[in-house]
Amino acid sequence: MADGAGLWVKVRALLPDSEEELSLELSGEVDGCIPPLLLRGRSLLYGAAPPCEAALRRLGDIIRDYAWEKLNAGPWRDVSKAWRQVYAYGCLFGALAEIVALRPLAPAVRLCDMGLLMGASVQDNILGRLVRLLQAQLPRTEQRSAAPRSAKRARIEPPPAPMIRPEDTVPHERCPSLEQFRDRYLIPQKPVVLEGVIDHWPCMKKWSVDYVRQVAGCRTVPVELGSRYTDEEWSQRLMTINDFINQYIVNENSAGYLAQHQLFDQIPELKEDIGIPDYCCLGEGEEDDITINAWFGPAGTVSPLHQDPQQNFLAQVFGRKYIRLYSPQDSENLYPHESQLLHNTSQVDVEDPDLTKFPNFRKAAFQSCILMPGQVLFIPVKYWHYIRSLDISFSVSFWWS
Ligand SMILES: O=C(O)CCC(=O)C(=O)O
Repeated sequence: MADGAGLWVKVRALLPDSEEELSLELSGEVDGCIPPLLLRGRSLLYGAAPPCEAALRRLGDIIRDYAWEKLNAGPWRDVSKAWRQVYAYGCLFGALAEIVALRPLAPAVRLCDMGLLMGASVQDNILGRLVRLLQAQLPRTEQRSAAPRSAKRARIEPPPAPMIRPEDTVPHERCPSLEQFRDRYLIPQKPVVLEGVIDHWPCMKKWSVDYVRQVAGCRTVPVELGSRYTDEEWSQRLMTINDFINQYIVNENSAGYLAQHQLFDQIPELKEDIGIPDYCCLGEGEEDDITINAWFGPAGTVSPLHQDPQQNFLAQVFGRKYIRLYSPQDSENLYPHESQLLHNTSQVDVEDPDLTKFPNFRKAAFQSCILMPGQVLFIPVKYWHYIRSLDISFSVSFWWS
């Protein structure tokens, strides 16, 4: 671990040698007041060493506040990359101010994460490189701030794993060749549980709740709160992985799910432990177009019955999941929500259906499985899937086309 001055030297080495090389280039137009603020931040970094903490912090605050308004002015898809880059610079200046002030590093790590989540990459992913450096400086206790299990709350056992009739079981295949997978499952669009295809991924030996805490406990991520995303009281919150584990996994205070498509970009140490299933090469898209999602949560977490517009490999790393699949041909028996936002989600509670309200649901044929660690479920495009975790569980899904 570096001392304060030593840390600043390491941090400074992440920045280009000369002021001109920190180009501050943005990918589009922003308000005229912004470029002078960015230039002021740059000259602080390349002036006195170490730079004036108060000035850098104030500048970071102003830039972030200004950009935040722009990020929240309308739908996320309409936010320009340039404003996200400005926000990232605001986070960078704020994080650097924390480091110069020799304060505990957690706020600097949080600022880097905010920039990684809400901002866009600047200066060759400086925020990603900075947070990696900071994490390496954190004392182990700070990374692993584990909460004792609360004595007051009785643990509510989630319902047991349902029995699956052999005729309803999703077929299982051990390491089919690319051609076999293509001909038997991809072309006819039939689900299958694949075995033996991820046994060699390092995550299979390394990952556990403690390992996630150790590698990423201090990192801030968005967490879904509420039993299922169709509930009124469902919401999202930013919190550290340590807090998520303490509140929702160790103590199970209420339902929380770390369901995230940015996790592996934000925390490359986790991405290094997984691969991409070889069968994805049968798709037409590039490898970079594959969306990799993390699903980490306690037993009892439910993803309501829904469909997605891409092929999916759902790989189970630890814990078990009960899964039901319905063909897209059965869509009208599944009563999709009428609203545009939820039209890919069924109104039916699969394990406790209201058959008076949704009588045709009983006509819908389904397949099910209990996905075990090391298994990968192929979910064809638009296939309806309902998922309930039977244990504390971590899965990784790959959406590909
Ligand atoms: O595992 C889950 O809870 C949901 C997974 C899912 O819906 C997906 O990968 O598309």
